[in-house]
Amino acid sequence: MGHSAAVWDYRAATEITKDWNGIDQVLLRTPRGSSARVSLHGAQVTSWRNEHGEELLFTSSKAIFKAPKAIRGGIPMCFPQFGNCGSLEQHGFARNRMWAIDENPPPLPGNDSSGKSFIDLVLKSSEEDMKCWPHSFEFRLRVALAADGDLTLISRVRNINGKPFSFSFAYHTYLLVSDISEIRIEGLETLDYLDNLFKKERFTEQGDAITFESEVDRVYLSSPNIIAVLDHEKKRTFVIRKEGLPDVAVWNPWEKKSKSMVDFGDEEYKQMLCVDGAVIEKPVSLKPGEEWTGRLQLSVVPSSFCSDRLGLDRSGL
Ligand code: TA6
Repeated sequence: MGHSAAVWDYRAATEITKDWNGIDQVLLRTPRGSSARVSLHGAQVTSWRNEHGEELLFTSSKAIFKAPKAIRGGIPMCFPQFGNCGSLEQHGFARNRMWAIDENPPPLPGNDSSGKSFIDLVLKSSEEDMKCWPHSFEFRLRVALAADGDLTLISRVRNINGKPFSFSFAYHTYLLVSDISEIRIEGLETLDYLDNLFKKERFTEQGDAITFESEVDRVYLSSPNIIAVLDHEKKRTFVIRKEGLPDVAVWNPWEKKSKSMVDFGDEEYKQMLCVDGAVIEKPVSLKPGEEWTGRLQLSVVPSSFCSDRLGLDRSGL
């Protein structure tokens, strides 16, 4: 029986179950049938489906859940670093920790979650983590699913009156695509990027869109707040809207790197693309009591929405 939005009980639409490893996960649903699933392990979004039940995020068929490592796919939270430097694990520890449901989060200014199914999760600095990252923080994440199926992630990191600290961050978003050779990204033209395949050397994007013929592992800098990922074969476009996330990490491992990853199928590079709203080049610095907010909204629209109609700033400035 269909539900009209007027009578839809959004709280009831938020269901807590256990995954195959006995770890709590939260299922968000909408009246029209969209859904999203968030694991309390790493506050990782592990599924986002449209109203037809089609999965929109990639998860490797070889994903291994071996705590504390994150499973490969969905949207891992990369904090307090993106990349592999210093004593921290790759992409930081937040995605490898158990989070808690935040029953009474501080109000989220400027965010309207009415009419959405949502959950609030929280990770606080632990004694263990203080050994490798000696900063007192609270990281709150709201995952919200709107009636039209849009997925919104709002991260807030607060310095809980410790010493000032800096961090980098990324929503490590594994998009599910039909075939990587059919994909183009619009909105990153003319930008500078750091190329991880060339020791993070800085280049300028020359193309009028990003297409894929080999491994790509780049961080585009000072990007517009709307990016489009067009899937020609599926005739649909992922629209990524962001605030507080100046950079965009783009990654496809291609064939050789795919074969080197034990938790990734040899051919799976064809069906995925990471396009991560991030803060990488200029880490966020927080004084005691200060808070940073990073918002990401993911939508899927028919590709008939040409990029101009999405309001993409083609100048890339
Ligand atoms: O996307 C940037 C990157 O650092 C790539 O170099 C690759 O390592 C990717 O992240 C995968 O990271 P993960 O920790 O999810 O295996």
